Amino acid sequence: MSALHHHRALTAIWGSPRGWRGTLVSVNHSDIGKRFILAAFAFFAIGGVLAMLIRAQLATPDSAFVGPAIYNQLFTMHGSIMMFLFAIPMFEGLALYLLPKMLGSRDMAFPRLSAYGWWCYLFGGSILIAALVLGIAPDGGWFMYTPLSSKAYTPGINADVWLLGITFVEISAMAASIEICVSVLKLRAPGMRLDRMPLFAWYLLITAIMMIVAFPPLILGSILLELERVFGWPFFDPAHGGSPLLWQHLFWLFGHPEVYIIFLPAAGVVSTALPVMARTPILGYGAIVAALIALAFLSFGLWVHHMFTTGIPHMALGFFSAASALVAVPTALQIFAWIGTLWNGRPELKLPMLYLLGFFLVFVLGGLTGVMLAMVPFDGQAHDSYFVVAHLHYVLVGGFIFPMLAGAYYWLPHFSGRARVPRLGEAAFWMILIGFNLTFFLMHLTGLLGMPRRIYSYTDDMGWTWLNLLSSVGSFVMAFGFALFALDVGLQIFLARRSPRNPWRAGTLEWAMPIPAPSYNFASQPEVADREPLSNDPALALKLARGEGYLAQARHGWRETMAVDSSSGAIDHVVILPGNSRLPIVTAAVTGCFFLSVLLGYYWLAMVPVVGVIALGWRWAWVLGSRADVGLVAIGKGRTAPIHREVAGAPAWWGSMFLLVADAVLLASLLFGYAFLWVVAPNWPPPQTIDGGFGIGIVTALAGVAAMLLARRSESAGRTGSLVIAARLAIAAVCAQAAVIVGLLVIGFSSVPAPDSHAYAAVAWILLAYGVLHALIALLCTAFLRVRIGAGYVSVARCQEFAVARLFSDYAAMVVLILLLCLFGPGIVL
Ligand SMILES: [Cu+2]
Repeated sequence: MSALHHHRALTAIWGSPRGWRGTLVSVNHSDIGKRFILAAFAFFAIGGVLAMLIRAQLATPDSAFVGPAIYNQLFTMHGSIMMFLFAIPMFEGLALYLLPKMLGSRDMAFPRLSAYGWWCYLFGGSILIAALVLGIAPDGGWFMYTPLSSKAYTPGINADVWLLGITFVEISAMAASIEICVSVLKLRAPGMRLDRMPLFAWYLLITAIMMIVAFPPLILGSILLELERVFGWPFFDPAHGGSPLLWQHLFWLFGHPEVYIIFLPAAGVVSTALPVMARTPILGYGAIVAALIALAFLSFGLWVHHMFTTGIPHMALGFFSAASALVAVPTALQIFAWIGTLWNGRPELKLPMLYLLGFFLVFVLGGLTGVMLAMVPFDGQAHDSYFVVAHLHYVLVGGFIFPMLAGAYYWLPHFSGRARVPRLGEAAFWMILIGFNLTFFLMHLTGLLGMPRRIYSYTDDMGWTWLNLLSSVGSFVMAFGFALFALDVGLQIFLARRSPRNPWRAGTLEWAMPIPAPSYNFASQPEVADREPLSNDPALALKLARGEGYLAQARHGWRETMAVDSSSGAIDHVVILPGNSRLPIVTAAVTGCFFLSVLLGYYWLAMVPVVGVIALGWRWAWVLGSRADVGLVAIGKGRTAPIHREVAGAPAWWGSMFLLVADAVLLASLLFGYAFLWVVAPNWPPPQTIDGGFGIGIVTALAGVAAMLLARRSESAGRTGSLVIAARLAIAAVCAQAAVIVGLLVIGFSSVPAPDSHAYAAVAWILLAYGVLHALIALLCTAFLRVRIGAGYVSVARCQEFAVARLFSDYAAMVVLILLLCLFGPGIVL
């Protein structure tokens, strides 16, 4: 077959239909990735306009440009948009677009999940922007501190918009993080050992793992606060055994790692583009990976430095202060690796390099003020002043926006297939750099002169007038710079001449394909023997296009890509990915209906979309699979491999594992909250704890363990081909899970005090609800398995669905035991 024929055959399999229908059903990672990036830039522009309004208000003393009510919405939405609708989605978009290309793969592990995440992000972001237009946007600051954000002080819908809208958007972050982990670990080109991965993949992997651990506390906090606002469950109300500080802990357990979650992908861009610009391999690959892992660990031990002024014990202050300063070590290691790389090479001062130098300057300054703020006595003075505003913008703009702009220019030829228009980009760079430093460097001084953050006006006699005016002038210079950047990018995409392939002479695999990239990325997949396959074999792209790699055939309409052993990179199996589908957009729309009904106060109506999501989830899993065994398939180069349905450890299993890790972090955060309230909150011990129900508790625990054992027995029966027995055991497991649900509900309604009476009762009810939910999920998994056995989707070879169902039953059993221990334990001990 000629290369053109082959291209047409692969495009027929991997491409999306033209027009609107194609837009709605596409699950291709390049499409979804580009949309994420485009939408993130649009939200960045909106957030930027809000910043302009803020600076216009603060430019002069006693300004009456906007009133305090609008001003509160402006800064809250500016922060929330930049964090949740720009930075994280921008990273998701970059990861979705680039990761498979850099790993030598054809798509991400769960294409429909990428699409679902995209629609959740778009719909959730739209809810927030709609609220802004309607004047009911969140106004309690981007970290939504209680009690300001509780019903008593924010009676309107504003805080609910934040809690529900952001949680909706976070679905996309969770989806992306799970998908990135599995894709990096499994869907690489054959031969790509872990230590041969491009550094960028390491950065994304570590970031995704951090997201799996960092986002659940925020999601939990949002759920608890929404429950308090709507039903009066007093988690954060000290009069009823709650504590406002619990919110701060949950928020910063997320919020501090969030800073690194934003910084690491950007640092990944630096580590990718910098060596190419310097024409030398990166210095200290292994040391950088070690620094990343150290940074990830450290970042979870620092959250309290945002709370130094809340009355923390002195011991803890010392610990968190030292840990915060310690972060400078792995960060500095990376910076030295970059400087060493520049030293080794012959840097070319092209536009991406300019932005990288801007990054060095701005980010290092931000890091230095960070070490200053890590010192408790200094923080006591500077806390909540403009000094902190200056610090965080130096870190975030320096650590994210400058590298991302470098990345934008670096990969733009890849997106557009076109070369750059000269000059305009340089002018934009200087305007952004000068405007930024004028705006934010002066804020250090404004802060040291005592200006608190978030005030909407000040009087002339405070001595802040000139500094504020200059900051505002600088911000407008910076805004013009960004407008020029947008113009430049537009010109390049629509008007510039065609770019040669691999214009930077880079060594990583994303350049081993035609640009703009075809929907299937690689006409055949490469065999990788080192870190920069393209440097050592400049003809690689041509060879792959001629079909000299793996999976060169287009057969049965399958979207095929190779899966490897996660560490050695040896060929493991062939994954057949699902194709275009309406399911992601429909499921996201139904999910959106849930959030909207809760937001508008139709709590019972919200049950309808919940049932809808369950039904769609069932359908989602149902359409995969096959009723016949396929056996080994040819993969090219005379080799064969099994397909993913017929192996253990397929991507679905890995995805379930990572999902359960996130879920376990959510549970751990809840248990942390329980322990925290018990130890720290006023009004404990509770006036009334669980009353009786011990016997039912024992029966429920036994039912949970029985359900787990039955699911396991069902699996072993299935693996030996006794499908009739496996089906019966699955039914028995379903019944046992149903008994667990009934048992938990009986305990709740007969023995636990009303949830609005005390934080203890509220926590007990949340634990019960968590248990019921997980018993229900395990029940649905086993029921699904039973129906699949009946429909012929399971055989001795095709039995990985058993393994997934078993994971969820195991987890459900663990949950039941933990929650019953938490409910009855204190009664036994005290
Ligand atoms: Cu922090």
